[in-house]
This record gives sequence, C-alpha cells and structure tokens, in this order.
Amino acid sequence: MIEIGHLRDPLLSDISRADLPALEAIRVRALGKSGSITALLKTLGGLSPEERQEKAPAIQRLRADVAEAIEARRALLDAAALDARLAAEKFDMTLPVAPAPQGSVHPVSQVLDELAEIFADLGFAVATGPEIEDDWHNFTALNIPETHPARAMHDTFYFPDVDAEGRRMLLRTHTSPVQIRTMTASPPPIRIIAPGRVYRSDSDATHTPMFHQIEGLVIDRGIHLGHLRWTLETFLKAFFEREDIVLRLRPSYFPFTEPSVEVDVGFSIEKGRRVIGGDPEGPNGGWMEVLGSGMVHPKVIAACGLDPAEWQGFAFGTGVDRLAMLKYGMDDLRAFFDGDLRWLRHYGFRALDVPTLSGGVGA
Ligand code: 2NL
Repeated sequence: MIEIGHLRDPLLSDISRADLPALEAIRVRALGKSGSITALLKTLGGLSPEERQEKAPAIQRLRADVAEAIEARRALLDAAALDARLAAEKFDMTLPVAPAPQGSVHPVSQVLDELAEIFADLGFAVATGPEIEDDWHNFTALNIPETHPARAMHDTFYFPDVDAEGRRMLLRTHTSPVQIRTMTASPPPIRIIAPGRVYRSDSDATHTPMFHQIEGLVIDRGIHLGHLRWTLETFLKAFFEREDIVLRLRPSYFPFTEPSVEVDVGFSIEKGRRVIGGDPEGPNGGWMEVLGSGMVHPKVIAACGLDPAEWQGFAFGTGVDRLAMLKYGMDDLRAFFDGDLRWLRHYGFRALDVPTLSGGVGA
C-alpha cells in the first residue's frame, strides 16, 4: 500500500508536465512489460486469496488512473499541436492549381474567339472551307476574270500541276470562296463569318505569306448600306470595347462589291499611346483603315445561282492578325509566326480567359 502511494503522486505529476515523447517514456516506465505498475500487479500472484482480494482493487485503480491520465494528457497535447499548426499554416485557395499552367493561347486564336463571340451575338454563324481552292471559287465567282488585274494583285500561290478534272488548284487568297460555297449550297437568308488562313506571295515587316482573314456576308431581301454600316460599327465597338469609336466610310473598288466601301476608324493618343477610339480630329489623332466592304456585286449573287433582283447583301473583310496588333499593341507581324516562347508568354492568353460578351470579350 505504501508503494502505491509512492508511485501515484509522482507519476500523475510527471504526466501533467510531460510533452509527447516524455509521455510515452512514462507510459513504458509505468505500464510497459517491465513497468513499475506492471511489476506491482505481478506481486498479486504470490499473495494469499485474502490479501489479493484486499490489495488488488487499489493496484487496478492506480493502473486505470495512470492510463487515463496519460490518454487525457496525450489528447491535450495533440489538440495543442493541431491548433499551433492551423495557426502557422496558410492555405490560399485562390492560388492557381499546381503544377503551374504551361503554354498560352496565341493572340490570333484569342481574337478569332472574340470575333466569333461578337458576331454570334449578332446572329452570324461561323463558316469554314478548304484552304486549297479552285480558280472558280477563289476568283471567277467573285467577278475576277482570268485577265483581271486583281488576280495579279493577289500574288497567288498556284499548284504546279492540273488535277484530274483539269483544274489548276491554288492556296486561297481570301476566305471569300467559303462564302461562295455557302451561297451555292444553302438558300438565303445567310448571315455568316468566314475566318481562316489565307495565302499570298508577299513577305516583309507587314506581310507574311500566310495570314488570317475574316470575312462576313449577309444575304437577304432589302439589304442596304445602312445595314452594313450599323453592323460594322456595332462590331468595332464590341471588339475595341469602347463606345467612342467613330467610322468614316470612303468609296473604293473591289470587283466583288458595288458600291465598295473602305472603312476607317478614328484613333487618338491616350497616355502617349495611339489607341483606337477617341477624337480623330484632336491632337495627333487620325484615321486608320480597318475594313474593306461593300454591297455584294449582282454578278456574284447571280454566279451563285441566286436572283439578284430578289436577294441583296453586304460583305466585308479584314486581317485578323492586324486586328490583334491594333488591340493588343504588337508592332511586328512576323513575330506572330515565329513560335518564340518569350513572345507567346508575353502576348499569350490564359486558357481559361474565354471571351464572352458579358465578361468583356478581351478581358
Ligand atoms: C479587303 C476587304 C472584302 C469582301 C471582302 C466578299 C465576299 C463575297 C462577295 C462579296 Cl462572297 N464580297 N468579300 C467584300 C469586300 C471587301 O475584303 O480589304 N480585302 C482585301
């Protein structure tokens, strides 16, 4: 009994001050195979039944009390350790997922997505077609006959041989053949944009042999220049994300439109930089040509098997790469197709920055 009294208080006192490793040492020292309380329990075997009856409960209680004190202390230390860890650790759920995203969306892809989004909102479908074309779809149907200077103007890449049908194939010089194919394949009304790669034998700081064009076509009854003007103004305001965009329409010439209209947009200087929008008549402001357009030539409508007395339309075209340069501030077109990773990291877009009208097309 004396031994029990000697064991209990120091053990409980040690337990109350122990850290986790010390607690485990105390447990082994008291309750382990050769522990002091285990040894005390073993002495019961050598006692008479009466003595055992008298002493056993006190030893059992000591064992239970010490085990309980150890568990209580352990739970307290575990909880304190968790609290300390929670206080020290910071976890920012707004960080991007690991590993860090690799690669970026090319500005041309981003602008093509923006254009599709803007024109989809105006009711235009996206039409695509072959990059290898025949003479008829690329030139003849567009009122550009064999001898027309526009064919030379276009610096066409021709394939060297004629195909089985005797056709001389070429790389399309514009996406107009896509619109010709749409007009011959499906009845009006037609509202499409035709974005894609086009090819011209031309190469300097502002021209690459392959570049991206977008054309638009509307065919319906009673279409006039007012529809053209409103559509282009609405498009340019959405694309450059400003309301103060001013348009200037100038008479021009394309074989496939009559009348033909060149569209200039006003620019101004803001924070030392030239920007689209603002007052073109202000200091260092001016006009920049951004689109070619016009009413679809009756001969083009007729070439597609439609009656020009019933169906009219407007069309427009512009360079996607140039639109990207104007909006995002690049100055050398050639860098677009170099695949330079530093350029792509600088001008590229994050994959999740999908253009939407509600979120801002170029945000
Ligand atoms: C430019 C502007 C333009 C068209 C493209 C077109 C297409 C059909 C019928 C009539 Cl199917 N027109 N496209 C019209 C006007 C301008 O492109 O600056 N091109 C070099």
